[in-house]
Amino acid sequence: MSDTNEPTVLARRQGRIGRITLNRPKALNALDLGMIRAVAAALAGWREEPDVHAVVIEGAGGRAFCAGGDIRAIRAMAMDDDTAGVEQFFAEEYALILEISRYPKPYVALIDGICMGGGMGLSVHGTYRVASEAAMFAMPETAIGMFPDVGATFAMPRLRGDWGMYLALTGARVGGGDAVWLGIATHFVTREAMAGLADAMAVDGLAALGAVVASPPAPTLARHDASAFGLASVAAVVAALRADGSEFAAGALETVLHVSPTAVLASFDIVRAGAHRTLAEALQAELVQTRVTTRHADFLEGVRAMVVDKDRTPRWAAASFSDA
Ligand code: QUE
Repeated sequence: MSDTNEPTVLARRQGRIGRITLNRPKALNALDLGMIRAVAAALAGWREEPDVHAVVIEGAGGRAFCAGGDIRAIRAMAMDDDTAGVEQFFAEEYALILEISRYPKPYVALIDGICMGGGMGLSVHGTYRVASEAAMFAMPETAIGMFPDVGATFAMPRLRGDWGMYLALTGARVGGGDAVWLGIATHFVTREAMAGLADAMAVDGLAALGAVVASPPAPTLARHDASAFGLASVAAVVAALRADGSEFAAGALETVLHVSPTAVLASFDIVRAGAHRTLAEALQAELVQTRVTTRHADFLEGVRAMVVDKDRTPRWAAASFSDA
């Protein structure tokens, strides 16, 4: 995917911070195994470095923080029955996420564009997630026959109300204002202020963040009701959305019925279970689930339809929840 010899991760000490730039802008900074290893190596190098007071991670190119994992490569490995290769990718990605969550210094993600899938994994478990008006967050995996992984099964049940399950099943995209309201982001900063924030943190540390924090836009989700997503089964969620009558519920229902039924059922169970797991336990359960999911026809078909051929018309193995 990389057309140049530029490194796909830039990691350098700058003043008081260690600064990581995901640098694969043509692929919206989607994470391949080399990038995962490069981020892990940078964090390991700064762990005991007394002059590094915080780590800042951002995406290059102005469009994305990180659009996800290298799902094309995972599909190719799955099609070749390279189960060891698939396992290695997820195992190293999840190990990095656990390391981020346990990092002994402030870890600050600057999110000024698309942040989906693996991008959520590299941000939501850190100390601070700073979002701008250009930020767009989503866990869209049910659309590709996958489930929200990268520790989302731990994070989603801990968001406001029943919104985590709504995001997990529908893959809905949310902006910076909603992200702060939900608990995905910790701070809102204008795009203009975001542009100079890493440089300012290199000089002033975390105080530079406090200096530019703004009040987030009013949440658009607050006027809607996500309580259907707190019910105890997918069947109950679907019935409640049908009975609701609001435009919001109708839209959510349409999406839930369009994405992979098998993935919705698996996502529902693993996100619910995540409420009672530690992050380490959740990641371990996710790793086990990837073995099942990446062997299922819906994963190959979903990635084909959404990422490879981009026809956006997947033909799922099970046409409905009763067949899944
Ligand atoms: C659902 C997803 C992903 C997706 C599209 C979906 C996903 C993912 C990517 C992606 C984006 C840009 C790339 C790339 C992959 O797209 O998880 O290689 O360059 O990583 O509808 O879950």
